[in-house]
Amino acid sequence: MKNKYSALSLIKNAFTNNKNWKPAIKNAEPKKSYDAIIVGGGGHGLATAFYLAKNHGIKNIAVVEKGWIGGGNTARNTTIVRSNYLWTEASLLYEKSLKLWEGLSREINFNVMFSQRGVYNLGHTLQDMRDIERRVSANRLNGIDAEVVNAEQIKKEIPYINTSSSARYPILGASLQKRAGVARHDAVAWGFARAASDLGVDIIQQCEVTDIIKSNNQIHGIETSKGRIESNKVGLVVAGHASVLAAMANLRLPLESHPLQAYVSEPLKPVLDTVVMSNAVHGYISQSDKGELVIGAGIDPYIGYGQKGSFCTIEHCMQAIMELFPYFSRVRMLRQWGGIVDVSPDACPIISKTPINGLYLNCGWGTGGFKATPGSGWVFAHTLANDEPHQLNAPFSLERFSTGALIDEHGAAAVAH
Ligand code: FAD
Ligand code: PYC
Repeated sequence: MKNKYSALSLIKNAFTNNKNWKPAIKNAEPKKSYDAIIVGGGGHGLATAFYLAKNHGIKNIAVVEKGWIGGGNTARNTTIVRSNYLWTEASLLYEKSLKLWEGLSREINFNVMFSQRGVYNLGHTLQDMRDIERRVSANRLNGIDAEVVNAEQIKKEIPYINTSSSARYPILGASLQKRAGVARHDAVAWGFARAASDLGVDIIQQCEVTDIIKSNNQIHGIETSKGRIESNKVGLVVAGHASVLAAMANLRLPLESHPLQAYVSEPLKPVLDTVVMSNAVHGYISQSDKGELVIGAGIDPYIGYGQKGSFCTIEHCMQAIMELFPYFSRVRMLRQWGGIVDVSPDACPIISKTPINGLYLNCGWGTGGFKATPGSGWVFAHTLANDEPHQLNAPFSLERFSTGALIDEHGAAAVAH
């Protein structure tokens, strides 16, 4: 099949001053009704629409986004992708996603720059090391690559890290997942959007959902800033705004929305070719392909919807990074921003039907949903298409908060929690 996105077409467009360049994504206006509506044009919503169309043949779909695609957490995150969670339920879900990442650029014909450069989760105390050993063993039992490394091995691979035993929180070792890494976050949104749009999905931007229409416990559609749109299947995939949207259907979710910040430095020559995370000091760091250090912290401690963050978190995170990498002390920071993350009581997502027929939830990813983007879309599409969860997301139901079948991933959710 002829690839309409070939290198030749790029060269042709360059010489014609982009005169014949067609938008990659059709900017749709809402139709009266759809077979399914996805609210939220982040990575998870767009991936859901793509897999609904590709795997389940449902093509009359709208993705409704109040801003622009990828403008939420999808393009605000620090792009760490890994599957080294503790419990079988979570690690299998994230591993499904990691496997999809490994073929994603090809599957959606868009380079998402997935770089499997490895992720180190540092241990600074004997208890950290026991937890690391337990998690690595659990991962291996589930067929997930994971190893325990000591301080000497870390120093050999990451020469600028401070492994001195006189550090305030000395590094004793780490878990290492070599297949883990980073990806280009905005490319993930654009890639899924283009692939979904090519399959006939309507992507409707600048369209805010203001109400959810239901009667007799059945969903009938949504009210939006562009008018009413009908459908008897609506998936809410709005991250930090999940509680706000669910409240429109009179559902109260066990979620708290917190700001989570990220920081980027001036560009440097390549100095760090892997990802380093530390729960104990509350900081993590990698280096982007542009050379910038990409740094993140724990959540800001208060609840809020402002996409910014507080100075005390900036200070705390910079101290953490200085402890790990004193070498970076003279690097200048360039930018800071925040996203709103939807934190659940067990640090696990909700990917679920709801008590209302035709209303589905995909939320609660908190600080760790980017890595799950393809897997989340894949299982959520299955759930919407079949009105039943896939076995991979069945444990992540809304009911677990009343039955008590929680899946505690606070440890593996890592630094940000
Ligand atoms: P979003 O991308 O936020 O998409 C939701 C969309 O819904 C938004 O575009 C929003 O505009 C839209 N919306 C909201 N309300 C309405 C409405 N009323 N009508 C229509 N549309 C609406 N995860 C990792 O795995 N690794 C990381 O390294 C990582 N780092 C992070 C760092 C930071 C600073 C932040 C903020 C998050 C980080 N995360 C990370 C978490 C990750 O970014 C999220 O879990 C994930 O991107 C959520 O994707 P999403 O598509 O569900 O949400
Ligand atoms: O889930 O790996 C993660 C993560 C890193 C930074 C924020 N979340």
